[in-house]
Amino acid sequence: MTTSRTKNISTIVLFIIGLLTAASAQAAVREYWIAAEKVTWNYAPASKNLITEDDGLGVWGQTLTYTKYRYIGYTDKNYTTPLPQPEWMGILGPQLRAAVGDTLKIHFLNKTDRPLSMHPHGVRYDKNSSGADGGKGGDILPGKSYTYTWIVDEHAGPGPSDPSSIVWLYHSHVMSEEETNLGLVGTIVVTRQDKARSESNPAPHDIDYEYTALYMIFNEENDEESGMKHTINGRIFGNLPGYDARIGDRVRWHLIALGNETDNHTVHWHGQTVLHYGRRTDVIELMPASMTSVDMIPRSPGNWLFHCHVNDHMMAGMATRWQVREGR
Ligand SMILES: [Cu+2]
Repeated sequence: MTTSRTKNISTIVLFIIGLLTAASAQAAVREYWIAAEKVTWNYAPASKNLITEDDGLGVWGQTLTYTKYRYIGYTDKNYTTPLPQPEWMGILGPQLRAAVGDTLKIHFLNKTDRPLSMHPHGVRYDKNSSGADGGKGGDILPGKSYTYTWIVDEHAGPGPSDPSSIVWLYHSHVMSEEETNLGLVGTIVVTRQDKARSESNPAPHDIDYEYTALYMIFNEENDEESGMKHTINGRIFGNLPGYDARIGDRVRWHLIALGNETDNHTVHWHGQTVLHYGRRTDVIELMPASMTSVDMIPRSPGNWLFHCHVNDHMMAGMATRWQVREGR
């Protein structure tokens, strides 16, 4: 009798511990330290057209280096050790990751000479954490810092038809159109709660690699064509290395765009197809501030083109290559 009662009690205790563990796994607070910094940016570090070398860089190669502003991630509050960032991310700010149920604490330090902010899409925030439009975090002066709290609730996560992770933009929003053109752009990737790899790694466990591509024309010279840099992640004419996969891998592409009425892009992969909400295609349409995620299982090895299919944009170098190697 006593034994069975003890057993029952310990079952109940274990059940409660289980519940508490599950609850804590569902509510991670993820902290990031991000500084806005003035940098020198080169749109084509190789100083040549790496897609078709003989064609050169055209008028877009007259000047390749400009002052840009970027979001740079750091490991902690000292802002001394930058977060490692793969080459293919180019000009993008650090990728923020969360699973549904988490909270993002974003410590922002403005190391530049103009007021800036961080305004997120998709996540839940109050006015002071919106990074825009008069809230406390909407206008961080040079040298000042601010902490944004962004709640990754159910409405920030993948919907019923979405893949297991989806992408949101964040960008500066004091003078939004100027600041995105300066380079102050990054992404947040949110994973469905039951698809996160672990509490410390919220990347989706049903995917091998996630890549992000920002299709955007940066306007460097007051609309002069030579200053219209038609970029993928801030690089032109194949100067964005690092997209790399193997046959049979499960690859997810997070695609985003920003800019103007000329930023209507048609993202095209050679050699492979993607699934986009049940539709099979190899071209995805993007408009300014579009955010969409597509899945691919590479089937054909090679060093393939990845480019915008709009004729003018192709001519201006909105292309890179990506490598598909033989299977694992
Ligand atoms: Cu385009």
